[in-house]
Amino acid sequence: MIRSLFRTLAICATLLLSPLILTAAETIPQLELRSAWPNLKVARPLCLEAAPDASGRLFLVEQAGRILILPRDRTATNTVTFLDITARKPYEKDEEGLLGLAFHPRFKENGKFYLFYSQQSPMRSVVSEFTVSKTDANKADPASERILLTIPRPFWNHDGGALLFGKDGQLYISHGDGGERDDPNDNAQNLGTLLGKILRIDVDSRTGTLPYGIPKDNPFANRTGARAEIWAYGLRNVWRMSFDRQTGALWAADVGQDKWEEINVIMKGGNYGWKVREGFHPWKESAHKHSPYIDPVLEYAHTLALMKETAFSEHSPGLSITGGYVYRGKKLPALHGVYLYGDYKSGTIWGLRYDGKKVTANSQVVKPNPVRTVASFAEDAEGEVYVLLLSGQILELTPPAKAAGK
Ligand SMILES: [Ca+2]
Repeated sequence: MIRSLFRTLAICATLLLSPLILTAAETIPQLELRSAWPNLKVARPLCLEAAPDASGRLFLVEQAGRILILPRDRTATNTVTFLDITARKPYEKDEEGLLGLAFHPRFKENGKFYLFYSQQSPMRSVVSEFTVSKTDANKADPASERILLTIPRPFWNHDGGALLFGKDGQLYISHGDGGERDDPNDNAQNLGTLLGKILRIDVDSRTGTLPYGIPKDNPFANRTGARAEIWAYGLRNVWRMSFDRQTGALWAADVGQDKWEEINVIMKGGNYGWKVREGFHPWKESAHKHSPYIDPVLEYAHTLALMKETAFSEHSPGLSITGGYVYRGKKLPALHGVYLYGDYKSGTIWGLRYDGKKVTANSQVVKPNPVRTVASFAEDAEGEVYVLLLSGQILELTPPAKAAGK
């Protein structure tokens, strides 16, 4: 009896103290979403990038092949078309399209930027350099294209398509495993192909006859039989990766096949397991033996029932992960250092804190909503984060209306 009373008191004390023990650094705030440009009409937005030229311009990528400069006036209705490659039909279906945009770190001086887009006949992914028009800073010169990489795609899905410059000035590229199910060509574990990889190239130099340079410190630069462009491998279909602008950590969300969606922090030369592993679990045999495999930072269950919207519940985790950003903005101090991620199908947005070894907090930031098609996240020059819905909305995170009204 007394023991049970003590236990009850101990539990009460723990519950009372827990808000004090849980410091502000460990909590993750609950937020809401609101339209950032309520009067704009855009179609299937996939990226929003700030030009690194102090111009304050934000460039929106539409899957079909347009890049739009968004108006400074948040109530405006008009955009400026920076580039339009829709005539090349990068978007035939589903996961194809104009998928990535990255500005050269010295864009202000050289006007160079990079695109990742899909092409047909033969099916391939293209990474190209373009330059801004010499006469109009708000127009790209479509004739300036310099193709850097052409990656043949065996199937229509798993294109990947993230393009990012690191603080090291190198261009990082994600490409999916080539598609279908169970990586039938065993690409992700095969160091001889660029499929199922994160690549790293130097756009400012040339190696041999290549239209780009191989950074000397790439992990497989000198390995016979391996592609020298590879930075990390064993990835199924990284759908969005980002650098933490404060720490330089490279975060990549890898979309699961049947059971597990996962988040990885990418290390040089790392093998992230696919198709031998999915999340923390064994998956299929591979002809290639390159263990050890690096486990993800976090996984969540892939809920096949969500294929039908009627099966949705507030507790359904999701069906397809969309990687976001570590929040380093100023407007939401409680979110500082939180890695934001979402699910395309459940519309949930979560945040996690990671100390470099383990996840110290992970919770919902925005409640699920199955009509919210979280296609991508974005970050502006100030580090404020946006959520792009495939349905054509650009959203921003705000404190809950009740709290904001206090
Ligand atoms: Ca993995």
